[in-house]
Amino acid sequence: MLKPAEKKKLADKARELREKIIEVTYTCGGAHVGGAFSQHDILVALYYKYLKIDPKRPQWPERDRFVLSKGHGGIGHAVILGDKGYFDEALLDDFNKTGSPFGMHLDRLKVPGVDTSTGSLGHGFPMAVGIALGARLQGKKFRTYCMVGDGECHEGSVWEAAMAGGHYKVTNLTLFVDRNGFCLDGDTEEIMTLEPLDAKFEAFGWRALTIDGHDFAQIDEAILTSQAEKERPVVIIANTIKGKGVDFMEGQTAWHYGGLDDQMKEKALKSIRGK
Ligand SMILES: Cc1ncc(C[n+]2csc(CCOP(=O)(O)OP(=O)(O)O)c2C)c(N)n1
Repeated sequence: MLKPAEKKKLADKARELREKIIEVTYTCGGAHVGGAFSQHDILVALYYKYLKIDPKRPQWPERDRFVLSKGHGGIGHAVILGDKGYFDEALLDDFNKTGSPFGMHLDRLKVPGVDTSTGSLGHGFPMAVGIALGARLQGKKFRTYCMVGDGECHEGSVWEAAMAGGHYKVTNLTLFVDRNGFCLDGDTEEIMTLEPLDAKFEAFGWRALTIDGHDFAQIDEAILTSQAEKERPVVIIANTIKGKGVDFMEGQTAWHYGGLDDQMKEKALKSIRGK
């Protein structure tokens, strides 16, 4: 169980890094900020509690792996990697500018700490299944964590990976679905029904857990459950809010991607700070 002090530490870190995401979105002129905020609390829990990693040795062979299959959330991932010390955070001032190591989607050959290059939806999860299977074949103990978007689940390759993961019982993999209810241009259920999402994964041989993806205690419990499960791989369907933390972005399709002027930036920072 997550201790109150640990919960506070994670919540404080999440708030601090949401502010940083706003700063980078402001300087780079626009980014996929809505999805960066819905995925954010799970990434913070992983990077500040669960992942066995060493920022000084990004290629350490025994490290846990994290695959951000919804690669457009790269701005949020980059801010966390910078805070962890994988690179000089000042580099984020040029995020997505010509000559910068950071594109909108992170490149594993340019950004230390990134295990897979993603961005073309539907490809990260299959790679994560392959990484987990490879680890098993090589007798490696590391764990692979992967996050897909719910809109990303409209891609057929997500279901091929789910089928393979269920068949091969990749219990050394934890999958998260960032279930914010929106894809690029609207409500996932109107565009292409996903529900019942948990039953679909279960039919492919997975154990599905549903949680509030902004509640650190629930995130913690679900991750622990996934680590202990030895029969079926676990998918954690995390109900989240697109744009979480910034009042004028929350639940707004328009904030899938957006830029900020001076006024909007200040308003967003105030909202995150709660004042
Ligand atoms: C193969 C592919 N098709 C289209 C896109 C363009 N695209 C970027 S984000 C996105 C919507 C993804 O929705 P979701 O996975 O729910 O992302 P989130 O709401 O978490 O940001 C689309 C269609 C892409 N990156 N890759």
